[in-house]
Amino acid sequence: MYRGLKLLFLLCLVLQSACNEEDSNEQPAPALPDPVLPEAELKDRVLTEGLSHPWELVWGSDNFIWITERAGKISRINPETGAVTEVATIDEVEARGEGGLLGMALHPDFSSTPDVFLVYNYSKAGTYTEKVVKYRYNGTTLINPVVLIDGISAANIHNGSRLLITPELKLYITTGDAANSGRAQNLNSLNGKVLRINLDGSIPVDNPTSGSPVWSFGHRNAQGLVVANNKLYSSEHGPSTDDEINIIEKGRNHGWPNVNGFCDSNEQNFCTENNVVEPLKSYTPTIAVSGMDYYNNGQIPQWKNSLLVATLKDNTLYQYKLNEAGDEITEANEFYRSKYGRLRDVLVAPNGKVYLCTSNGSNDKIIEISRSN
Ligand SMILES: [Ca+2]
Ligand SMILES: [Ca+2]
Repeated sequence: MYRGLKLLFLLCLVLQSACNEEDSNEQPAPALPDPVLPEAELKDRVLTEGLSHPWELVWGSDNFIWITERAGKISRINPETGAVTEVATIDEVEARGEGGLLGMALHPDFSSTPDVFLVYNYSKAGTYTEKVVKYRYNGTTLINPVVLIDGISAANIHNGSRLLITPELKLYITTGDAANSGRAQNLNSLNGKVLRINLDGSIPVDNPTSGSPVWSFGHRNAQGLVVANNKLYSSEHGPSTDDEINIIEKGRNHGWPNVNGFCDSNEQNFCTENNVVEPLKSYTPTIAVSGMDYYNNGQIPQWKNSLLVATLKDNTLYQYKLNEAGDEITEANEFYRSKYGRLRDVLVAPNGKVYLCTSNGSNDKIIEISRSN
């Protein structure tokens, strides 16, 4: 008898609705939809001026904008007032042509590990060279430089180089071909690549080739890099044709110098034989695609799931709306054409505001974009 009751009780637990008529018609409450903000009207303002070739904009956990300038200076910018506080000037940086102090990344857990990663060009025993160096921020300036990777060829043109640290604590580095296009297909050269290393400079065990920092190859001069949708997106300068927006694929050949942009009929053999990755988008004539970031903030709803790309030659900010999978550009819109001149980088702040930096060479600016309604 007791056993029978117990069984019935258990059955009721499993089939609760069958034992309680009042509940049997009750449906779970429908989830409330996210509030939909109206399309944002945008406003832009000059936040800071008087800079010289700012190259990198990153958001710091101190809620300041950290920037590099090509001649070797690192600064923190107050995002409300635009005031500039110098952090350090790296004396050995040698700015030549397009070269100098380029990309920067901050440790993702900066409050407990205040490491600043820089990539720059310098003279190594008389040879123009690129390296990646990790510094410690002591609250005032940068100390304790540790070289993570060195001996990347540099030149007056095509030095890359954007840095990105992904959530799994890998450092990605775009390198240019440094005016020697053959390097991009040579797996023994560090140039014309996306490199991937651990934050202490060691080579991750899951890189495509054991002991090599090369993650992908066949690149000309990539200056934009961002991770989103579990994908690594890059922007790359083409020659007179075919600027590219790419999804970087592990161990794959992205074509340069044998393939520009998509695999056209005269390039098809090389593409087939080398399993070349085609870009998401290419631009002919070129517009000089540079810094890139990913927008997914409700502040500007019409920009959700978009890549934002700063362009130098085109003097324009591009917004590339992605499909849900993130593997297709479904819409392209342009902003601020010729208003501020050449644009080197774009930064999305956690609060949904967007910052641009110009690269005009004198009185360069940081521009803030936000919603006005
Ligand atoms: Ca390519
Ligand atoms: Ca082509």
